[in-house]
Amino acid sequence: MASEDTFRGVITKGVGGVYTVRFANDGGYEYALCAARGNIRLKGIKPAIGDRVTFMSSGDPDIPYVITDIEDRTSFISRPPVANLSVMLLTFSVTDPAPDLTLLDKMLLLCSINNIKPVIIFTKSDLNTDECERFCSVYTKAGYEVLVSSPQKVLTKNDLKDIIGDGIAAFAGPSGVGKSTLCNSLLGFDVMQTGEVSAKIRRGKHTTRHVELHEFFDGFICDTPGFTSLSLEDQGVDYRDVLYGYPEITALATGCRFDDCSHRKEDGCVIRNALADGLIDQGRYERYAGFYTELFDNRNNYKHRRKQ
Ligand SMILES: Nc1nc2c(ncn2[C@@H]2O[C@H](COP(=O)(O)OP(=O)(O)OP(=O)(O)O)[C@@H](O)[C@H]2O)c(=O)[nH]1
Ligand SMILES: [Mg+2]
Ligand SMILES: [Zn+2]
Repeated sequence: MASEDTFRGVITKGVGGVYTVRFANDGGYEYALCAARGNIRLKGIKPAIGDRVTFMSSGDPDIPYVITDIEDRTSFISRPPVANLSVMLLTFSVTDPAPDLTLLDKMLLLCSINNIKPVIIFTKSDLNTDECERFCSVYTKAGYEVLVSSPQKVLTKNDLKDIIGDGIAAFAGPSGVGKSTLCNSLLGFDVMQTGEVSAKIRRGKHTTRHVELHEFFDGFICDTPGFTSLSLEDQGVDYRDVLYGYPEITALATGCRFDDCSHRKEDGCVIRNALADGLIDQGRYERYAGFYTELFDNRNNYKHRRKQ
């Protein structure tokens, strides 16, 4: 190939400043090792997994290509650190560890703000089927897509084929919930090792530490390290956007007689009435009100709003 030729591809892996980029060639796919050109970093963007990039020959035999441009991202959130995510597989176990629904609701809100499709996967349903049904019911009623997985009925590739399509999907959730177990079983090989959960810290023995995209039908899936905390304020969420994480409240809120109602204390608010009538889940409502109050109290610090 002539040295001026440029190519386009997707970053699937990045280790120590060396990026693996998948590109189409001769009706199939190939992988190229790339460095990043200094001016990309000067623009303030560090290449990330999932980035669609332009690259060309570098003349360096060790790292034969160099990334010269990064396409605008459709989404980027730091947890997990994957660009252009189209689907987030929000994985929570029904027990061991018990699901942190505050974290789940925060992730659902961030997905909505960043136009990422959320799919909730409740794992370890074998350990408590009643609890599993209860969680599924809350989130199905709220309007979300919910899947269930257990060793007896593990999710199959076909369960996720249409959901992911030609997009990029990432498993995300706390440590020890079974993300690597699921990802490995979908791919048919061990991408990351899985381990017994230590009783003390509830973490896989071989906790996932790095992220890599793996081909999955026409798209990609990736495993990611577990995390426990997430700050909506640090993610730049505005209090007026909290409703984006609560479609079931939004649907009823159009009937509220106050245009700027926060649905927390106002008398005659339809949401408060719906709550009293049991039409909205109490826990979901409390988390909505909690996030709203916290972000409202810190409202001078917010950075951006959802793109309309
Ligand atoms: N009973 C039961 N155990 C499961 C299930 N899924 C995973 N496990 C077990 O849970 C433990 C943790 O699984 P991992 O796949 O390592 O969890 P992880 O989410 O990747 O954890 P991190 O990499 O630390 O974020 C392992 O011992 C798995 O065998 C399930 O559906 N039922
Ligand atoms: Mg893991
Ligand atoms: Zn209201």
